[in-house]
Amino acid sequence: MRKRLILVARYYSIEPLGILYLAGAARDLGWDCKIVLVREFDFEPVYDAIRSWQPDLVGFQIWTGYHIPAFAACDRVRAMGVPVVIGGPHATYFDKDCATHADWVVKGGGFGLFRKVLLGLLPAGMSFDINGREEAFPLPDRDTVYEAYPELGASPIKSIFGSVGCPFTCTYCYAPSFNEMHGGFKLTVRPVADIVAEAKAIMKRWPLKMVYFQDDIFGYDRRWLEEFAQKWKDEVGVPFHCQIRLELTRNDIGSKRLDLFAQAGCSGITLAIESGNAFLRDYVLFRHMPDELIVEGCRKILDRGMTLRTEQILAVPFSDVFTDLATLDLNNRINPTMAWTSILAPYAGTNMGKIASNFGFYGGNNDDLSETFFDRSILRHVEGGPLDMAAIVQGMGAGAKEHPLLGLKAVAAGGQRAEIVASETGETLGSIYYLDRESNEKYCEQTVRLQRLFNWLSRVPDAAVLGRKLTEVPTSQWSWEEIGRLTTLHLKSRAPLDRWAEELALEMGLSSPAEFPAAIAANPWYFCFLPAGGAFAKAVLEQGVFDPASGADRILGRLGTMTRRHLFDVNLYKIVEGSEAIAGRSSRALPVPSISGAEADTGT
Ligand code: B12
Ligand code: SF4
Repeated sequence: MRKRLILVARYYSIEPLGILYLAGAARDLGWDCKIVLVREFDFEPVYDAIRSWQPDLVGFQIWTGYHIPAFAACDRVRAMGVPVVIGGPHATYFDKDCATHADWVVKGGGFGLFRKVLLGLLPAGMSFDINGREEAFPLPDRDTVYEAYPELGASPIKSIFGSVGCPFTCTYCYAPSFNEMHGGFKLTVRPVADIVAEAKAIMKRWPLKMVYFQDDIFGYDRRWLEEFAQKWKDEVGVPFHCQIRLELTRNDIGSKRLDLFAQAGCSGITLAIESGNAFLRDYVLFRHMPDELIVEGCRKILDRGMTLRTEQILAVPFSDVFTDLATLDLNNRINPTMAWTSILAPYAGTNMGKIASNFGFYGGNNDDLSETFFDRSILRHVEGGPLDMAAIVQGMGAGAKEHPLLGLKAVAAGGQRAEIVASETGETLGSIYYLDRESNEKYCEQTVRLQRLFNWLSRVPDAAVLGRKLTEVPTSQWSWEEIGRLTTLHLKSRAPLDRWAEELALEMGLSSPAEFPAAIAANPWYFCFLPAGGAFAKAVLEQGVFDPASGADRILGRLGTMTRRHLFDVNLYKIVEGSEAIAGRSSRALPVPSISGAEADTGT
């Protein structure tokens, strides 16, 4: 009888990539495989499948932030008499944590080791293969996933991998640890022929309007890109979206790379800006790129007719509301297709985890992290954002690329003050001041507001000025109506509001703005900055987003999510047709009047 395997991963709107390829490896070895994707930490479907299907092995893919409930599920599966193998990022970076919950733990690249488990050749315990990242990808088993989860199969967008590896050192990311455990950076590219075959196999059975390449940095290898550009266009011809670093757009060579992207059929690019504050980028995030590179790189992409999604992180160590507003301002100047924003999670084992804990910003062990990108900051923040720390590193004469923050720590000095001490010599170099509890809560709330509104705000003229006013609204007055009132005041002299209201009413099928439902009348301008704004306003109303029982936080949470999805479909991926945003039509915004000193102060 054929052996049976259940692979378990977290449900996400994107197909579980690692699992697709692992299921392909199992299929190639003659195993039958079922895939169970867990929603909202409900592992019952896993236990049900075990009871009804009696597998020989259960494999869990575990990510940090989902590890606690996943471990409990592993324990239960083993108690049901079925052996467990754990792999995925949490096994790669926290293999010891996983060891007591599994028979086998596969650290790092796992195709070869996974095959050995299936063949009964891998001893129990933790295994790591230093050459694991260079293993060829098997052809994935998409059918098993898409048949079990038809909505993933029906999606017009499918994700594929072109390469694995990244040479950069962003503090919040595991790529540097991945490189370190493998003895340095190496890019593993998949043969172009395999990728073309994978796309063709998808097209045979499933809809495919666009491919999303999930590589950390797509097209890093220029020779590979040249071959890919030709073959993809000739043999697949489906538009694709990919992720790159801004450095790859630099100089003539960068321009040529972008030309190759466009020639291959790249319809859009995602890249990270992360912060509009140079100190945070350089010293805290280890992203050594000046504003000019960011603006110029984004311009080159937009000029080639590709859509652009920027990514940013709010509430990082040494940030404050002004650095976050500077990030908004930078996006406002770039005017990307979409400005995707998250709130920092300080992962242990990354340099960011080290900075957060050494400076007393985070004392947890990541058990309190959720698995989303958008939760309220769990850090303790400092007064004055980067100012005190910038003065300290300036005093040290340390360049950003020396990463001085890694050699420093904070020692509590009473009250909100902490001394900054060189870890090696013990020398005191200056002081920082933590926010008191109330001010910290206020800043965390401000970043949540900005995160929820970022995609919209980044389109509003002088966004940082309005952003500042919105972040200053007292909690007790924070409401959708107040956002509308401040937005109206802000736009009054900057935009032809009467015309916009008429156009929005028309798009909503109403005879005049007087017929707007109350929630739309409170802030029609929100919808004027979005493509297909009228249709979107109607969808939001239909979903009950403005239910009177919902508070502002819930309204903005749901509205932010719907806005993000709407922008993905209509603007970034263009898989849904929609009219241009009202604010973008003919006479865009009216000429911007000069801003008063107080208004212009974004405190960067
Ligand atoms: C694509 C991707 C996503 C996609 C996921 C799409 C999907 N449904 O799969 C999206 C955009 C949704 C995403 C979201 C997030 N991501 Co992400 N993501 C990645 C990325 C770029 C590639 C992962 C991948 O599919 N690789 C290709 C496959 C083939 O490799 P793999 O999954 O690692 O699997 C290999 C091994 O791990 C092993 N393996 C994996 N599973 C199993 C299971 C078994 C049983 C065995 C034996 C082996 C095994 O074998 C595979 C072959 O070598 C990685 C970075 C990277 N380059 O790896 C980050 C990464 C995995 N993401 C990360 C993070 C932090 C997140 C978020 C938590 C971010 C956040 N703060 O909210 C969210 C979580 C969302 C969620 N799951 O709820 C971290 C994970 C860190 C950690 N310790 O868990 C990574 C490593 C990024 C980084 N460098 O820091 N992500
Ligand atoms: S560029 Fe992306 S993958 Fe590379 S280190 Fe930075 S965040 Fe990680």
